[in-house]
Amino acid sequence: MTELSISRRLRGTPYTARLEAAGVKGYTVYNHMLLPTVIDSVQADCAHLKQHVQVWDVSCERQIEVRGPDAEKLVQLMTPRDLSKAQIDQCFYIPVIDERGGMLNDPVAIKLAEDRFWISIADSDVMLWAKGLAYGFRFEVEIDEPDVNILAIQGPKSDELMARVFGEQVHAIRFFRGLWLYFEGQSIYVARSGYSKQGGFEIYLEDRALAEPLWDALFAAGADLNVRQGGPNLIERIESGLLSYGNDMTRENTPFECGLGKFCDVEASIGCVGRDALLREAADGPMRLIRGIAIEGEAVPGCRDPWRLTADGGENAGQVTSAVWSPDMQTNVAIGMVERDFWQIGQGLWVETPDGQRRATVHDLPFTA
Ligand code: THG
Repeated sequence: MTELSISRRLRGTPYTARLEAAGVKGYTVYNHMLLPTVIDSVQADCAHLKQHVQVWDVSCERQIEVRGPDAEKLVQLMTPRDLSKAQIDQCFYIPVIDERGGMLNDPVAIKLAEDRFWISIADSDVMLWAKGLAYGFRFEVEIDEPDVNILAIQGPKSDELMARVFGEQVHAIRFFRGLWLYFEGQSIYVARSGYSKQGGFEIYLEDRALAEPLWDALFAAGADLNVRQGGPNLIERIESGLLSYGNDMTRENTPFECGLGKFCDVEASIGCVGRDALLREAADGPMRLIRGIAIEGEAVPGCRDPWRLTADGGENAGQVTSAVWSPDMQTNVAIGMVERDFWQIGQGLWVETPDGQRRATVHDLPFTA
């Protein structure tokens, strides 16, 4: 395959040298930064993730820091999720939408102090939107992208590995909560979160000088746990129903279409950009919905341009945007947007893959409920 040209714009991370020494096989580009996606093979990485523990370089989950007297006002303007009861060190999965209700990003927001937030972004330039809003509204805030480089620890042995490096307090961290823990004398924010459903933590490392020491400490402590490097895994994330911004949803989709209605408090979110559009949509319900799709036959090729979904009568039924063979489910699993008339679980459809038409069935997300 053709190679990507490396330059300053395609940012490396403080862990890149370690990854390459260990033999990473594939990257994608996310927030203008390298994100490892294949270590051994997507299938082998998935099987290992479900059994053991992995260390993921997810530095590309960049933090947009918003601080100042109007910080909370600005973050609340950006999302229909009600943040008024947010506690300090709590994480929130928030849809960020534009004035039409279109998805701009689906980050994790962390309230670090009454006047300080991190927005842990998916792949779009949220900082520019935030700066534009702050300028337009004359908010008293500062916005930048601090050099935070997250390591995610994922898999069933995550608690064990984290306790060995950070102490027994890690067990007390609840899902989407965080604690400040010490490593080499420095306080680091650690949350129980991450882009898999195998359990785990995210370590928000601020001091780049500690990147390799932290990496090395995790691998030394986890040798008998069969710790390996990993990364967001296509099979695991589709089975688990974790959405990928830019792939499964874009600015063309509303949070309701993305199944993120449970993270929208439209009534409470007065002043949120796009609120009127969401109120209109809440009345009639969405026109399409994100769904799991099981695709029959042998392993499908990778999905780049969306694959058309059609019904038996040839009607447009939507599109598939992520697809892969699942060894555990012994079928192809996929995520797609399905039009209203066809989104019932169990609905039979046709999908146009690059290899030809296949039979497909609408499935609930996650696949593994
Ligand atoms: N962690 C952090 N930042 C991130 C991601 C992450 N930024 C980019 C990307 N991932 C953002 N997208 C998601 C998507 C799903 C979840 C988190 C970030 C997620 N969802 C759970 C779910 O859907 O079941 C839980 C949501 C909830 O209950 O609040 O975890 O992974 N730091």
